[in-house]
Amino acid sequence: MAVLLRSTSAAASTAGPSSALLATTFRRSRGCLLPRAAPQRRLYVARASAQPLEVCAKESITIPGRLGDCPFTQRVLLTIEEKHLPYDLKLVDLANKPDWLFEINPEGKVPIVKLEEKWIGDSDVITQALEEKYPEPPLATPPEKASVGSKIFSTFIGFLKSKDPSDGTEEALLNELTSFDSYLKDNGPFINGGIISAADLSLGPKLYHMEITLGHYKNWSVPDSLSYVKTYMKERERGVDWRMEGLDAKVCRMAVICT
Ligand SMILES: N[C@@H](CCC(=O)N[C@@H](CS)C(=O)NCC(=O)O)C(=O)O
Repeated sequence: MAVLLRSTSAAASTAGPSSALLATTFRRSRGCLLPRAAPQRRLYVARASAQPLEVCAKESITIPGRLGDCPFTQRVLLTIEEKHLPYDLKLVDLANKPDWLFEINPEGKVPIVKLEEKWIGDSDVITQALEEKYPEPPLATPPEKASVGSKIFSTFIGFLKSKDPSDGTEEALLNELTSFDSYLKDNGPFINGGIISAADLSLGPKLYHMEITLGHYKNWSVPDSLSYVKTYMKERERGVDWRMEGLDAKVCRMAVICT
């Protein structure tokens, strides 16, 4: 079972990154991964001796001091978790961005991770850099599968923003989800078959974000007929229930609570 050790600093949420970036320290000692996920997976011991990575993440807008719903941050945290790296989490209130945020990322966005004394922004860049610096366990998705499901998020945003029910944005999203459902049926349960890879860690949080946001704003949910997509989404949930105390559990639960 995953173990969560947590040390907090009350001042850290307002202090600058150099003095008290360490709002919360998470270290996990690794048990197993997802229950049905991957016969090929090996067990890895947490890199307890590694220096914790510093990670800036979105703070919940509804529950101060808790992780917010940001699929990009979730992707980065899930990647760090899968690589068994300890990390210190700094929650950033994006409604009141501190000055230091712009110093370390002029775009003023999260996630941001400090790697080799350099702050890196953007989940694509961060996860790539993590893969290069910490190649074990490998998470790269084979190139021919890397774009599977990659249009779902943009079509979801199109539908979310749409005010005209007949403008085709819902259909576009359904088309993408249907195509992903067929892919999973033939190739699943994950994008790279039996192994969770980077593409899942990117897509999984986005699907949760989509389901919750569209449920809230449009009373819409993924149709039951897309059973492989439904199961794929629950796969992460099963991991949550199973791990109980792992941070990825918290990440996924936050997606439910904070939208
Ligand atoms: N392309 C970026 C997107 C990051 C992003 O949009 N983060 C949001 C939070 S979910 C943010 O920081 N928003 C603040 C803002 O746009 O001002 C990535 O992949 O990391």
